[in-house]
Amino acid sequence: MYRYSFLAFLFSLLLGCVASTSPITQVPTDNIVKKKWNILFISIDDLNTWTGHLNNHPGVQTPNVDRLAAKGVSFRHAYSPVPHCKPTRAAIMSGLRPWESGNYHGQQSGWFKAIANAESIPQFFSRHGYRTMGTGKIFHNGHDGHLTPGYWDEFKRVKNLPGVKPSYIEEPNDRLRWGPAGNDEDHGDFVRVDWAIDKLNDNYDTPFFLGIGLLKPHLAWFVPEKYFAMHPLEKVALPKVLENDLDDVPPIGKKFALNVEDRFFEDHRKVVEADKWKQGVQAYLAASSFADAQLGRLLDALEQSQYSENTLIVLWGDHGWHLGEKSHWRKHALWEEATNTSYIIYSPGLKNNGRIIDTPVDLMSIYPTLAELTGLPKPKASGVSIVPLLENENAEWEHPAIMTYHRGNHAVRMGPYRYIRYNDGTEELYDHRDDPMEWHNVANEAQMKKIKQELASYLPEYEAPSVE
Ligand SMILES: [Ca+2]
Ligand SMILES: [Ca+2]
Repeated sequence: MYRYSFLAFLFSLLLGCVASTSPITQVPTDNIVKKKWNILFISIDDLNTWTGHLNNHPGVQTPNVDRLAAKGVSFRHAYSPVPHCKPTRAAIMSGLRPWESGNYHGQQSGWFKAIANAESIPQFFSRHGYRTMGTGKIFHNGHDGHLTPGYWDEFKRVKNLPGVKPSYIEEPNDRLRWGPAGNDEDHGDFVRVDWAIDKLNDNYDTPFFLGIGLLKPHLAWFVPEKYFAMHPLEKVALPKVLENDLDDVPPIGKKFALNVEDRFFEDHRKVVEADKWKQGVQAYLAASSFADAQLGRLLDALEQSQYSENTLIVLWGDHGWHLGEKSHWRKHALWEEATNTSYIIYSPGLKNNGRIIDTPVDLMSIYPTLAELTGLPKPKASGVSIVPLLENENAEWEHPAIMTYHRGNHAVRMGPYRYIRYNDGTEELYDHRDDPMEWHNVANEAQMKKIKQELASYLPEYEAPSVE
């Protein structure tokens, strides 16, 4: 790398074209090859960072996510732009931040209209000569956008649980449901992967963009018994929690945690009262292992196909998941557990694979990164390409990860910090160097003022009205 840059420097001297006004900010490297790779685009609904290789929770079994991480580059601190399915997917796929589109939470029926004028990821690759094929939850379940001309050349719709009933159902709170159900092949994700495997066994005269959106581990956690058996109850560990953790959280944060005025009201109290906390964790682990097994079938098929050497793979979860931390379940909050998600990139043009990168990034980076790795022009998208980090994980990085939930509430993750500012001006600040679970809000400590100001400077001045 250094030799290359030194030679490049000498060469530029010989040509007499050293521009004194533009210092070299990026060292060119030969670590990466950019060309029109095929793209396997895998989204896993509600997968947090409880994966084997990240080692965030004991007993997790995700051998195929780990195998992809060993082949590619995994981001330990990757964040969703919004901690809810629809708005986070709207942002990731359109390149528009919530404050640009007005998509701030999951109850906005006009969400798709709000991004319809942006060129989405599949439209971009279609315009650049790719064949676009998709199945499952990529934008959002069954949305017409899937079939709008210019998005997908082919889109396969599959029912989620075709004709199989769980052998029992546990439901400590509204839609917080789980139980063993059927065999792998009875499940929508299995059928979706089958379809994708067929696509990998076909011939194409252009590069392809193949999108697969797996629906597990989203609720309901109905997956075959064998995945529950992989996580015997006596071995299931509960997440680490601090009693009265919410005491130093401002009212809006507490409201998010307790789902006040919502049918999910006080999930955690109800789970604990029903004595189902361990069972709930077991079911989430089971649903994650099920999704992982389907991912494994897909990776096997790619490896055995004619496209094994020239296909880029990106895997992303759409947000994180609380399982009792801060007395909270599900997403719908601005803390680490609700926003931190899986993000792995493998590119055939990238060397030094198997790395885990610690720098915080957000998933708005997917769009510009895919464009750069395939040698295409920069898309009109708000995110920043993380190719410099893929090339060199120690690269200087001045781009924070930003998360938004309901208009006016944001979190910034940069360096060791998470800064949260709610729409009434109340704040939280956590330092992950000594507080990885975000137990101790230090926003009110005088010496933190400058850090808060710096982190707040990344927040938007204008926020689009919320679409309804
Ligand atoms: Ca989701
Ligand atoms: Ca606390």
